Amino acid sequence: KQTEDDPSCPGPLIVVSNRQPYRHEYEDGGGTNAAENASDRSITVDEPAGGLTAGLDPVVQQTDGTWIAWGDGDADFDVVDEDNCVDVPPDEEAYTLRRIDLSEEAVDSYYYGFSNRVLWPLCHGFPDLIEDRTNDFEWYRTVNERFAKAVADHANDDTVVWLQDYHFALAPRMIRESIPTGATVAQFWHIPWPTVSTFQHCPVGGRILEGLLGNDLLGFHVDRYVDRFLDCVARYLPAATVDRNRRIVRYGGETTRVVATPMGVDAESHARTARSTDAETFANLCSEYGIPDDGTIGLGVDRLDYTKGIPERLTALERFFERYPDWRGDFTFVQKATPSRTEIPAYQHHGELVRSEVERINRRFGTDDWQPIVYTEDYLEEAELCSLYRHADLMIVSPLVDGMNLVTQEYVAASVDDTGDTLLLSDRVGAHELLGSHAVTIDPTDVDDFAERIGHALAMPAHERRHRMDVLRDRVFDADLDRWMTTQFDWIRRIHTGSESQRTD
Ligand code: GDG
Repeated sequence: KQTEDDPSCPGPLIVVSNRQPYRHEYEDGGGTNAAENASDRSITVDEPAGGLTAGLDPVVQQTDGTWIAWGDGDADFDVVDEDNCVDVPPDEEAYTLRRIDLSEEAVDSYYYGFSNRVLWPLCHGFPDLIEDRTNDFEWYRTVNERFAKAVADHANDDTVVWLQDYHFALAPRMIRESIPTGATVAQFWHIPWPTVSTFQHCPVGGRILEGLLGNDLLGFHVDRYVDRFLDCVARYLPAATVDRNRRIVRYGGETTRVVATPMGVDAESHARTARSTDAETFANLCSEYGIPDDGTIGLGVDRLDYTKGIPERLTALERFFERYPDWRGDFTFVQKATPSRTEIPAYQHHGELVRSEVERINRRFGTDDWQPIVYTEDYLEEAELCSLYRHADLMIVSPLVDGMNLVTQEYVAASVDDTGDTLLLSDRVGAHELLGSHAVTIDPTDVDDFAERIGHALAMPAHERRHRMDVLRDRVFDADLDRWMTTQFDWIRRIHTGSESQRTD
């Protein structure tokens, strides 16, 4: 085992996530019949998409570890062995990717069902959107069991298991009970944790808490979520001992340390990509989407999700154009919305609402040569996204609630020109704790005030905008993805080596 100062993982790492880090795709061999095609076809591998996956990839490589994820159809490929394992990255054989093959029914219930129609609305404080679909929890439990079993197949006494997110609330206790005691189980919960009064709407709240308390370490983005989690444990698991000062819970023979470690982005990489984009990339985007290349540009980048506050943002923009008619024709707002979970009716309705609001506002204020809102659901390449970030004068991040919101940090990192770009930031996102003091804070539901703040931000003197952006950049570069992982592994190492006492007072 490694020493206290070593920033890397203290043992072979097993990462568990819903999405896999690499996808394999067949390219047709070009033969004239199926048999020829099958023998000629080549396999291409998608690189990690960025963010967490790209950050964790080298760590798993260093420890010659294992990554366990839903195969999303790829488990059929003949690159995998009989255990559904494949070595990745393709040319280096650095670690094992173990794919869990799930039936359509399992995905419908575990992923689109319990994860995204119960836990997601619950944790984001939308109890009215929690759906009651029989079998969903049963499938969630079964899938958690399958992942836990796969972990047990690969774990030894020195293993560190690191689970990602809300798809695996039950797995930690199952894993804890089936792997050697020397191994360490940790989890990072990427979305908010709800208040005690919201959590009562969870039909299986006690089971969720018991599952999570199988972890040795449980991480959230910010203190608020940690405190709420401890409140829920104290309220709904009376048999648990909660040490609030040290943030340690003892329950069912396990001790769990609960920590706030805010996630960051690879700021260097976003800045580099933004710098490397040329004027042509931006000019192409402008002509493709009808963005004026000489006016002031506002930007929103979100998954098309009801938590992101896009309708409220559109209403605030409408009020802004009402009250500040001089900006009509000069200020254009670009909304990049990524369709997501479109199988779920609440997401379909939300998408329809957003699209119809955009059309309405554009009909109201648009002219022959200017539209107030440029809207696209196209996927943008990393370079295109960074080019948009770089050229946007004003970024609006206005979720009703959001665990962290990485787009905020990406925008700041990619604002490389020192032109004094401005960030409008909702006070209900994790990123507000880090950046709120130098952003323009908004309450996303107070649309009148929100509209005023857009006007205020656009009128802010250049020196003030520059100063604010300088501070924001320092913070984003300081609290980047590397820092997040180092802090996580620091905690994991302290627990793994036994140097951190897990005793409750
Ligand atoms: C969850 C939590 C927490 C989006 N469109 C394109 C594209 N993106 C990328 C962004 C960014 C990511 O998607 C979105 O990340 P967020 O953090 O903003 O939001 P969620 O997807 O809801 O993430 C959130 C996060 O987990 C991490 O813990 O911060 O609170 O909800 O990276 O850049 N990327 C590209 N093209 C697009 O069109 N290339």
